[in-house]
Amino acid sequence: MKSNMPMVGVGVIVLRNGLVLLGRRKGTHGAGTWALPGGHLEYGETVEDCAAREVMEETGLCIHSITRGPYTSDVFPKEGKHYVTLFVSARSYSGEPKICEPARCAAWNWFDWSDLPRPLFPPLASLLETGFVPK
Ligand code: IPR
Ligand code: MG
Repeated sequence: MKSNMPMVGVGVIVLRNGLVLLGRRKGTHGAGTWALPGGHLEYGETVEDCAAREVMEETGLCIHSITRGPYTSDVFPKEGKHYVTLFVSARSYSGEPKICEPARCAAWNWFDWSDLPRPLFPPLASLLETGFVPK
């Protein structure tokens, strides 16, 4: 497989009283940007299972009530990467967010969708540009 083949990512909108959980990325593409928890869809995995696995691996949260949302398509020219990102929302969860992968995430924080921090990870910036608002 060519290394610059488009890949499928899953971005998870975890909601708490109208706030959304974002992490500041480090050590990989988009370092320094704020992003949703999420990651690469694995072979044979459902989108919902990927969402739950990635959120658990990255934050320690166990998410419930996962619903499908929009997708975006984003090229990272400098890194030669292209992701189609499938967004899902989770309206309930158990646990408290922890930095489970300190080499990949500098911080987790809750933000109002109308007042997100900058810079945003490109797929999240693309999602925002569509006018999508999680409910
Ligand atoms: P991993 O799988 O390392 O969590 O991937 P990621 O966080 O670099 O995410 C890639 C897909 C994005 C667009 C959700
Ligand atoms: Mg990730």
